[in-house]
Amino acid sequence: MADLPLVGIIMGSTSDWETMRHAVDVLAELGVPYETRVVSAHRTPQRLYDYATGAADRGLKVLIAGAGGAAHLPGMAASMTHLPVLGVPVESKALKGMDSLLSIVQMPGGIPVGTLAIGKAGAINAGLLAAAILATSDRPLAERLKAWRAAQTDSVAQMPE
Ligand code: RP5
Repeated sequence: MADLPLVGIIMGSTSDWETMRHAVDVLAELGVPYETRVVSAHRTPQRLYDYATGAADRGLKVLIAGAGGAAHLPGMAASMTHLPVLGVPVESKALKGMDSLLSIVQMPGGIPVGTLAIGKAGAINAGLLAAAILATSDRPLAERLKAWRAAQTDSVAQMPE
């Protein structure tokens, strides 16, 4: 039987997948069980309510939420769960993701969202941060994460060409 997911990766639209798949790639590399869902704060509010309120009881430990434009998904998810929520601002066409970033980062005190960078880098780092959170109570994962970081360091060239 497959391991139960520990990280829930939600996104506002299938159009966000091109960005959010980078979070998935990192979690897969690190052997962290995850699930993915399309959950829109605006188009499927009941789905968001059901997902966020049920996440902890289903055994999820961290949520990663990516959205673009009027990106209310991470904040609304955070309002309905005590789990840590990491927000990824997806790069929007109209405003290059500045709208997404500001929508996600400017949460009122009391409902935190850990906001990452716009786009691919943010999705990668959300995956790494979710793994780091889980690694605080999972020593084998901590070792895998350290090895991932060491391999990244080793891969950096000394010279530009
Ligand atoms: C947001 O609107 C989604 O997160 C997506 O980034 C953006 C555009 O969605 P689509 O119109 O491509 O479905 O809710």
